Amino acid sequence: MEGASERLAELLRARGREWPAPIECFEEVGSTNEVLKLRARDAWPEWTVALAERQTEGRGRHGRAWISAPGNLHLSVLIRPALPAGAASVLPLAAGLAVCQAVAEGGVAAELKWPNDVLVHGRKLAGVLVESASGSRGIESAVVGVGVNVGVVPAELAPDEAERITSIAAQTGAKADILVVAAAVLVRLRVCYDALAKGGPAAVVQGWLRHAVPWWGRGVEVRSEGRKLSGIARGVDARGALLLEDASGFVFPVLSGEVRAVRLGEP
Ligand code: BT5
Repeated sequence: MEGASERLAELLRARGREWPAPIECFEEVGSTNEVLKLRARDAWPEWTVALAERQTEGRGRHGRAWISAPGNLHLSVLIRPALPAGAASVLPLAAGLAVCQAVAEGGVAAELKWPNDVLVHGRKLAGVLVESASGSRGIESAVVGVGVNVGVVPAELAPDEAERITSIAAQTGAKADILVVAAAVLVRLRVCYDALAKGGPAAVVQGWLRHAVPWWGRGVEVRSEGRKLSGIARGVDARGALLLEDASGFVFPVLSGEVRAVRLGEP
């Protein structure tokens, strides 16, 4: 990735963003999130960026793997959240929204699936992993990791997974430039983050809802912390929690989990 850092900085400059922190581009790392967690401990500045062509240990949430093929974007950003109380839990939504807006620039109409998936026609295009480190004063740093299938649908997927995944190139039929996508994601992420810092979570949640998979009022099943919950999806609250209505009409927040649409009453 020779010259990639300079080119990305130049693309950001052309969009009116003089990037305020180092941008590191690697050919191969374990995980760009891991690189930035080390940088956070070494007091690197906010908005430090790590990007890699390949990850050998790319990861998703709850110990799941993120398959990281050359040709795709693997990007992490370090932030030190100066956010109002409660706003940090909306960071994954803000990052998903930024990715959705960024790929729209290249003509891809994506939808957001709670909490962190970016889908096109139900197929996963991108995922977000936010990892925070807390100290006595709350969250001290957060690493926002973004994986976007830009050029390829990774080959080493299980057969049933391959049809649930897509890439920008598969959607547009044209070659996409990883660094152009990276610049768009970074610019959009800063805008979403500023909105979060200044206006609190409401603006980000509203923006997120505008692009969300439209299953409000429909039956969903959520697997959350070993439990299976089902009910009617009613929306997302100001903390980014999914609001679920149970059979008695009681609406309660679910903070994390995996959701799928179901017909209520299904076994
Ligand atoms: C995510 O987790 O979707 C978060 C992915 C974040 C990846 C970025 S890459 C840069 C940074 N460095 C890292 O190490 N990670 C971040 P989750 O919701 O848990 O989804 C994981 C699931 O997505 C897997 O179990 C697979 O089913 C599926 N998956 C794996 N690789 C994929 C890919 N390349 N494209 C689409 N789906 C994938």
